[in-house]
Amino acid sequence: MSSPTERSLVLLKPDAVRRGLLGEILGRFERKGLVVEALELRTMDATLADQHYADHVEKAFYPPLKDFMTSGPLVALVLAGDEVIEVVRAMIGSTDGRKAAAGTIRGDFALSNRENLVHASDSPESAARELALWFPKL
Ligand code: FUP
Repeated sequence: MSSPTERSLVLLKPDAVRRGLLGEILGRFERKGLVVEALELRTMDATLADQHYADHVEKAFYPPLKDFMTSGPLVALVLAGDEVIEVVRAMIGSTDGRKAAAGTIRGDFALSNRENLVHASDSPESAARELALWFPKL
């Protein structure tokens, strides 16, 4: 029996919603061949922000990050596909939009280390944790 298709938790952050980039970003994932298994417009509250960014809550950059992430609606997605976690990380590019490679989502559309348009799970362990947090019924 083949192994089940991998899943990743992806967020199109409040800057993507405000800038009207949802279609552009979602279109890239669709054209790549990834499958949208869940999609929801949500607003992160303070509790969810602290849980989602549990590894970062003590860091100096966390308070402004939390303000940004809770500043308006975002789109929470579950994407599925072969090696989707690694594939999506490559598509979004490195964290700082000013340094992210051209051709990546952050490299093409972001100019910030905070407002960088997309979150995506970075390992099978973080995907399991984040999927349980955002889509507990899935
Ligand atoms: P990434 O996995 O690329 O989203 O990056 P990290 O997990 O390292 O950081 C999570 C989020 O924290 C980033 F998307 C943006 C924010 N961040 C800052 O605001 N300042 C920093 O110096 C580093 C990260």
